[in-house]
Amino acid sequence: MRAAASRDRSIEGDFDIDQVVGSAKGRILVVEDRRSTAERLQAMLGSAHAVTLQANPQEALLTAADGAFELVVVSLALANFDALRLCSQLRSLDRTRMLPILLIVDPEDQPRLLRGLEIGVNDYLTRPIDRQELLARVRTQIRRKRYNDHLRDNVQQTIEMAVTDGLTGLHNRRYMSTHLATLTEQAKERGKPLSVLILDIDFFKAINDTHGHDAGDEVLREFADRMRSNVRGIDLCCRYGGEEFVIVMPDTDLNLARVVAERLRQRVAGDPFVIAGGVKQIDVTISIGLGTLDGLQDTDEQIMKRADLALYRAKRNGRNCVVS
Ligand code: GH3
Ligand code: MG
Ligand code: MG
Ligand code: MG
Repeated sequence: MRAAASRDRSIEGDFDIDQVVGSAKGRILVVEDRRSTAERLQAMLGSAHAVTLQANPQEALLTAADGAFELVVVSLALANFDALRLCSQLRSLDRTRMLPILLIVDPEDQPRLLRGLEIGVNDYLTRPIDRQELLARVRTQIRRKRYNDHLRDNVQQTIEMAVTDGLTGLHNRRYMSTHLATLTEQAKERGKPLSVLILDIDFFKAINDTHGHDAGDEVLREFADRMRSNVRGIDLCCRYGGEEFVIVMPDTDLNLARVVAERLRQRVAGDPFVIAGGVKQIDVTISIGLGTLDGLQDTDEQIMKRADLALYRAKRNGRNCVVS
């Protein structure tokens, strides 16, 4: 016995599903338009779960889409509505697609049960309902949903981390490169302009050397904030590497890009960066190179190359300036 138990643990490793799914009451929506039946279901589930009753299936759909439910229990024998229609609506709405459905069926309703299973109902229970069986099936569905949600959140988080710069929260270089390629193609197809800014902090090495690496990090974060708050929602801000940043601006020609770049340059040079909880003030300037989409033969790489050359000239011109 002991050997088996320890083997189980080693298979599971440190992973504890009970910790993931927790012990909170399940949030259950029961759809049943016969009042006494609904109340009996509620009584069976009630002490272990938080149950909401809904007699009107159309209302149920809205309630399910709004609420943070973890399971919908649907009576297949609704008196005034096709319960299977409700199930397929639940399956087709984005907000309820991942919501498990438990069908309650009468023994003679086998053909409709099969259709329900085809639609994507997760489990079912045949009348007369055994309370223990109901609780067991409900518990399994809720645990599975919580576990799936947990996995989905983890995947989502991993994806976000893969496209985000950890220090500034801006998009990273990989994300920017992928999207610049797409945005360039879209701009060409639609005959719209597109501009790119490459921004580089001037003498950043000296900021690190004078104030320390942590202060340098704070400057990078503060700069990212100023960048974000000076562009539109559709503009793509990213940290390209070290103290170099890129803004991709769809629907933006060179003249407008110059205005944005110049405004940002002034917002950096005009106000010292206050860091270390207000203890230090650091004067920061940036140089900006601009590139813009130039005809149907142009590519994202060529736009970036021109912006990079312009940045190089901005540095040679004495820094703290915009060059296109
Ligand atoms: P220039 O005006 O020509 O751009 O000079 P610069 O000093 O800004 O450029 P250089 O490329 O010589 O130095 C960039 C410095 O940025 C060197 C590197 O240590 C520092 N750096 C890169 N990434 C980070 C970071 O994440 N945090 C901090 N604090 N420093 C960084
Ligand atoms: Mg440099
Ligand atoms: Mg620099
Ligand atoms: Mg640099």
